[in-house]
Amino acid sequence: MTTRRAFLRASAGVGAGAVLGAIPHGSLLAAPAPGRSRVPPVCIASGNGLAAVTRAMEVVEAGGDTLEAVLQGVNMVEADPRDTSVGYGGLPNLDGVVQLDSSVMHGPTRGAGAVASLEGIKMPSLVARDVMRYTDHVLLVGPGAQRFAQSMGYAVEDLLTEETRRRWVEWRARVSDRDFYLTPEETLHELQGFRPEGEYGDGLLDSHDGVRPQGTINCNALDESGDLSGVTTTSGMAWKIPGRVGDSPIIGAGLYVDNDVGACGSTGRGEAVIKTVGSHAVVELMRGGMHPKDACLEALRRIVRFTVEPRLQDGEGRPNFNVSYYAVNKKGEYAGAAIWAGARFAVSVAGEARYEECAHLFQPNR
Ligand code: SD4
Repeated sequence: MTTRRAFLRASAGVGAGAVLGAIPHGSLLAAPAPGRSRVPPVCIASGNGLAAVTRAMEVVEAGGDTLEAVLQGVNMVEADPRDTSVGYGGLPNLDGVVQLDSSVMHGPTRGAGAVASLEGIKMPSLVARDVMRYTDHVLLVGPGAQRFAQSMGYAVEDLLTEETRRRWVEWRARVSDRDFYLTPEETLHELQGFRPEGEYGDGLLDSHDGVRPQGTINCNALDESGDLSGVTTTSGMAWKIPGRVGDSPIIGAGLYVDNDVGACGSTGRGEAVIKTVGSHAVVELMRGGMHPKDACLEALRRIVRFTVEPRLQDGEGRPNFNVSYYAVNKKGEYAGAAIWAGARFAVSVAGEARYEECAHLFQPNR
């Protein structure tokens, strides 16, 4: 019987490394094919990604690979302890453990890699890239994903910061009034020598308004030869049930890239995105000729139609949560769109990095 390795070795003219997904940087893959027209490069990200799109565009303009570009962009956010829903300093799960989700797609090689429920690794997006690059799998989860990361040389670290531990301890105290944890109000602060410091979060982190440094980050890049890549990385919903996996590491949900069409990623309530295979839906709608803005809005309408549970609706039957999509097509047209007005996204195009307003379905009642 021919083994997979033997088959790969026998594949005429193709090195095993290339078949297994290694990206030769600055290689032929990044070069425009003869006759391919050039397009204006675009890097687009969620509202916490202004620095990320700036960095990503630098890499794209220097001729770098689009995946390398978006990774360098989001790595800054993953490493930043002030962003409490990505990477290091992300808010933990119900047990006080930070579990990270991430996925990547590399358009030119049609590569995809992802990790879910990964503990102790600051930059899960790099591990997702390594799953794509060095394995025959697409998605690794939990302890297996961590063992893979360690085997690739990533250090296992405590991802809680003083701030996120304090918020979790305070949240734990407020979960029930039938346990033995004291809330800050119940504690005899003066006698015990400390004061409560702040509010605990509500666990629904979707403040992609660029003001508060919170939110999953999605970043997608298009280079001048029309090649696309994307990445989504997050610590997911704060206080989630251990093992919960959101949309971010699910190919087709939190991220989708088709090098013939475009790229899309999402932030917000992952459960709604998974059920509607949101990012894939946006790319398919763009394939049918829709502008990224219309495609994002149509995919959001599908979420509205899927949201039938009264607990997830406001008084008017609209979703009581937000989801945002960020999309770019192969021509360089792009958009961000959210269920609710007020969100913005980051974009770097034509030499300028800026925020733009997301299109929306609903305006909150005044
Ligand atoms: C998730 N989509 O895990 C992520 C969370 C998020 O802003 O984007 N929060 O469901």
